[in-house]
Amino acid sequence: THKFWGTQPVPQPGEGPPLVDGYIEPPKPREEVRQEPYPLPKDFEWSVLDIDDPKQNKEVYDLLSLNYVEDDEASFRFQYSAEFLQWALKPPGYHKEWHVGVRVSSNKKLVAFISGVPMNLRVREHLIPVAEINYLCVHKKLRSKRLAPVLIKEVTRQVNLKGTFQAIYTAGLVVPTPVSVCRYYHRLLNVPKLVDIRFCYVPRNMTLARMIRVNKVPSATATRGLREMEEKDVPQVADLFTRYMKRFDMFPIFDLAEVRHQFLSGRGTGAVGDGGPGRRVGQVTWTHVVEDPETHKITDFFSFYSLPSTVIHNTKFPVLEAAYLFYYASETAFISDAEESGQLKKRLESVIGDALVVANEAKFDVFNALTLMDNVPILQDLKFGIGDGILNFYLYNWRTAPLAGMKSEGGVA
Ligand code: YNC
Ligand code: MG
Repeated sequence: THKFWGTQPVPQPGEGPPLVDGYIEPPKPREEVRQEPYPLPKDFEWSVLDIDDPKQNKEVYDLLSLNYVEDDEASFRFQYSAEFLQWALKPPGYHKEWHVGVRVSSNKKLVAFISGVPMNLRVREHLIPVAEINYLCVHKKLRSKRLAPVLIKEVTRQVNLKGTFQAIYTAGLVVPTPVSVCRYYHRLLNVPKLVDIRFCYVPRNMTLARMIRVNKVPSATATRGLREMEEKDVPQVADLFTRYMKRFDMFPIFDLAEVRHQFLSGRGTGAVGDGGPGRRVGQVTWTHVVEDPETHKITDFFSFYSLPSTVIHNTKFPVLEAAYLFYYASETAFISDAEESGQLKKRLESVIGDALVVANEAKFDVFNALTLMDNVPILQDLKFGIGDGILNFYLYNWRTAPLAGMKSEGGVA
C-alpha cells in the first residue's frame, strides 16, 4: 500500500478505466489554495532556486550529479549538465516558484529539489494546461524520511497557486497509477567503450571485432537536403510538429516560442566543433531539418539531446556520453497509404538513421530511444537493442484510459 499516493488525486489500484475523461478533484480559486508552505522537519527550510544565477544553477547540478537517478546495479547515474538544467527549467512562461529547493537552515546546503515547468498537453480530446514535474531528488543521507511527499505537496501548492491543477511526470518506479509504460532501447555507437564500462557485453557466438563491425555507423548522412535547423525554420517546424503529433493520443502543444525553445535554444554557442567533434560549447540539443531541394519546404526534422551519465567507480571512463531521441516528424505521414505501404517506416528509418550519424559524429557513445511515437517499427532495422530500463508515464488529477506506449496501439508521444 501507498501511504502517500493513497491520499492523492490519482487513479487508485483497481479503479478500472473511467467512463469519461476528466479531473479527479475540481480546481480551486486562488484564495482557497493553501497559502502557507508545508512544514519541513526542523533544521530545514524552503528555498526558491534561481536557475539564472550561476551559483544556484551549480548547486542543483551538484545535488543531482551526486544523488539523482541510478540504474538498478548502481553502475550509472544521470549527470544532467548545468546547461541542460537551464534549458529544461526555463521554457517560455516558466515560474521560478516551481523550482523548489530544501536547504539545511544552519549552513544553507541544498539537500533536496523538485521542479515543475508549464506546458499545454493534449490528452485524447482534451487540451490541459499542466505542470511537467521532474528532478525530484533527496540527498542520499536523507532518504526514507518521508521528505519526498512534502516536496511533492509543496510543488503542487505552488502549481495550484498559478491556477494549474494537473501534472505529467515520469518515473522508473511504479506508484499509482501509470497511464503508459515505455521501454528503453539502446543503439550502441562506441562499442569498445560500452563493453569496457559494462554497459553491454559481447554475446556468446560473437567477437568484439564483429560487434564493432555490426554496429558501424555510416560516415555520411543519407537524406538529401538534411541540415541543422535555423531560426528561419521555426514556423515550418512548428506547423509540421503540430500536424504530426495528432497521430498520438497524448502530446504537448508548442507555440512558436516553445518550438524555438525546445529545438533551437539548446544548441550551444559558437561554431560546430568548438565543444569537441561535432559539438558546440554547452550544446544540449541537436535539431536537423530536411529541406526539399526543389520546393525549399521543410519535409522532416529530428532532434535529440545530450544526457551523460557518471560511470560510477570508473576512472578510465568517468562519463558515458548518451544521446536521447527527442521529437521528430515527417511529411511522409500525410501521404495517403504511406503507413500501410511501409513508406513512412522507410522514411523514418533513413531520417532517424541520419540522427545516428550526427550523434556518432558528435562522439556520443550510445543513442537511446523509448517505445513511443513511431519508434517501435524502426528500432530493429536501426540496430537498437532492448534495454532493461522502463519509464512509467503519470498524470496527476486526471483520469483517462491507459495509453499504449507505441503507435500501433494508440500511442503516446
Ligand atoms: C517518485 N519517483 O512511493 P508511498 S522521477 C513518485 N515518484 O510514497 P521518502 C515517489 N513518488 O508509496 P525517499 C517517487 N519516489 O508511501 C518515491 N516516491 O505513497 C514516493 N532518488 O518518500 C514513494 N528521483 O521521502 C512513497 O522516499 C514516498 O527518501 C516515500 O525519496 C524519494 O523526478 C526520492 O529517483 C525519489 O532522490 C526523492 O529516492 C529519492 O526515497 C531520490 O521516504 C534518486 O515517496 C532520484 C530519483 C525521481 C525521479 C521524478 C518525477 C517525480 C514526480 C513526483 C510526483 C509529482 C506529482 C505531481 C505534482 C504537481 C501536481 C499539480 C498540480
Ligand atoms: Mg526522505
